[in-house]
Amino acid sequence: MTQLQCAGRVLDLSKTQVMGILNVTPDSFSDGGHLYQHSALSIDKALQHAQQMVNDGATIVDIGGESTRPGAAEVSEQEEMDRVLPVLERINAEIDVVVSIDTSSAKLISESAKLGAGLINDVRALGREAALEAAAKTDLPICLMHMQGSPATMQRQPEYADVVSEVMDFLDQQLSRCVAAGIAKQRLIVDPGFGFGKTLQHNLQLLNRLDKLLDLGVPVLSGTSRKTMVGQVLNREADQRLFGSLATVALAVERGAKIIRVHDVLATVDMVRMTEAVLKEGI
Ligand code: 7PM
Repeated sequence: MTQLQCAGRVLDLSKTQVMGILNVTPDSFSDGGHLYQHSALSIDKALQHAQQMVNDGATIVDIGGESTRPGAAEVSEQEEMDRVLPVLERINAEIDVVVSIDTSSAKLISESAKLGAGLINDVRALGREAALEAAAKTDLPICLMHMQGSPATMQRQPEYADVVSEVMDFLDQQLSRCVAAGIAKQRLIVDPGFGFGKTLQHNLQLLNRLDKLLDLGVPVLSGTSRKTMVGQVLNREADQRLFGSLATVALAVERGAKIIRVHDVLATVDMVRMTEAVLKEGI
């Protein structure tokens, strides 16, 4: 039975856990200004959103301060810290939940750990300068995600000979690199990175064969919520992709994913519970 130790809180991965997405990028809930400053109001709004997701059954809240949208500009490390850290502090003080920090920045990894973050979620798999060392110095679980290329260019022309084995090989190498740096394998989680340098067919194949990733010997996280792959199949805009997203959740759970990263927590928690009941033939 796998348990993740997340800074004093425990995640029981014998059951699927739902991670709620909390964006603190300006395009997500501010005026889109350049030098982002939180107002007391924007922190309150983030806190309320986190509380709602926890009430709906999320056991992890993932705070992201850098837009990794395809083609997005990079934000400065300081700006990302200014967006994320005040929200982390408030949530940790007021809500009993594991706070995950979606970052690739060594500085933010270290500062978040000091302020009580419970998990580090890095779409660059600790590939940035000093991120590996910073993560190793914390005792937090780390999610390593696969991406081909960088957010600015990744959707230009994704190519693989065999997407499943290439994603597997990459994640396996990153696991070894982390273990060599002193991060216990029991702290590591992997994620195929749906939509990060992948065509629709790559994404569908990765989901259908997600169970292959279990061979890596660590828990698998799946993030398909409202993504383009759902939009492409159903011809729906981002705000109309819930039902399609839920289908991907049922399949990810059936294939053995243990953490599901989503925007729509309430609907997803029902979907996960029902899927698990069928798989276990009981409740
Ligand atoms: C705009 C486009 C904003 C895309 C945000 C996104 C994942 C992640 C993201 C994922 C893990 C989104 C993405 N996706 N972290 N961060 N796995 N571990 O759709 O799939 O949320 S950002």
